[in-house]
Amino acid sequence: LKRHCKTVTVINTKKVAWFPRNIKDLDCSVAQTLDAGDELESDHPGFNDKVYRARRDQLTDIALKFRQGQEIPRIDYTPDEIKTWGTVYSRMQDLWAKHACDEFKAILPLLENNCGYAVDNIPQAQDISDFLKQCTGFTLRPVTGLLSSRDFLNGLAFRVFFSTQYLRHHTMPLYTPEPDICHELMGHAPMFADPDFADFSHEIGLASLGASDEEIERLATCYWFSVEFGVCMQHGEKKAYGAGLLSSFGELEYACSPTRPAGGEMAFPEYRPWDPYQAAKQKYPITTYQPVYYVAESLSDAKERMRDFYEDMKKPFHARYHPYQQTISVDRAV
Ligand code: HBI
Ligand code: FE
Repeated sequence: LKRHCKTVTVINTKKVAWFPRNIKDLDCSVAQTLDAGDELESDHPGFNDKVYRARRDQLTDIALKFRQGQEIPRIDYTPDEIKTWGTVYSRMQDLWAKHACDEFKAILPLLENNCGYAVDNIPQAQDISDFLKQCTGFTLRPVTGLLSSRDFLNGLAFRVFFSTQYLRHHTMPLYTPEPDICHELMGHAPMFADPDFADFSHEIGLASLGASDEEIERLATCYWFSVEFGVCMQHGEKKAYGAGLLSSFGELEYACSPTRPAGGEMAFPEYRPWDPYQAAKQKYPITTYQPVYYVAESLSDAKERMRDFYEDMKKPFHARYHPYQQTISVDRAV
């Protein structure tokens, strides 16, 4: 499946970037990844491990064959994979209790009871997808690896979250250079069960449809400082709602409750009130802890401020999602 289905879209005589109109068009959105899912970088911990690479190929194949509407194939995870998951899960449990937002902590037990979240079990994507669908209409779809910001954000407009299915390398259970199943299922999936967070994500997705490259860049940066590294105030303390924090053994504590470095070995993060106009312009590192976090008053505050931001975007149309048909319509003159 190549990009042949992607051409420009013309709206009100203006050319805009191609975007999916029907949920089935997401089959085109996932056809191209930035890092080919099957080709690891030479500094990846699994680069020289033949068994690991063969397993990655197997999981890539499952994601490549997947078509929208099908059941997500169940994966028989190996004892090594389950051990890696368990190492991360058990280390995160104490940290979640201290630093995760209330919404995350309320949802986790439901995922344990309904979807098989446990130290000794890797939950199946289809079970989580079914659960999320009942909560907020979000579903998961397997992907082979990193998508472009545009393709990735476009999926959110259909309440679809693209989710990888492979695990990080077992020799470094607390490190991954790319999104893996621990990041997706521990960090992202629980938050999509929350209605405010689901609306927030959905609206970033709608805003991304047909947006210019510059606007996509700004939206992706807002996504980074919220969905990935967002912090909010609860009970007078900083709590994490971003998946990059909720799935990171070291950064969760650093972001929510840092101790001033005695020897100056680790910088102290800077906190700014959540303001998408500011966040959209902020540079950020992707391989180290974040030097800056944006702190929202609440998830619904995060959503409201993001809404003001979209309304200011220069797009020649507004996109609407129709959940019964799973289609997008655009309104005429804007
Ligand atoms: N692709 N598969 C995948 N998973 C992500 O989490 C992801 C992505 N592409 C871009 C992205 N995340 C974000 O960093 C933003 O650029 C939207
Ligand atoms: Fe992520």
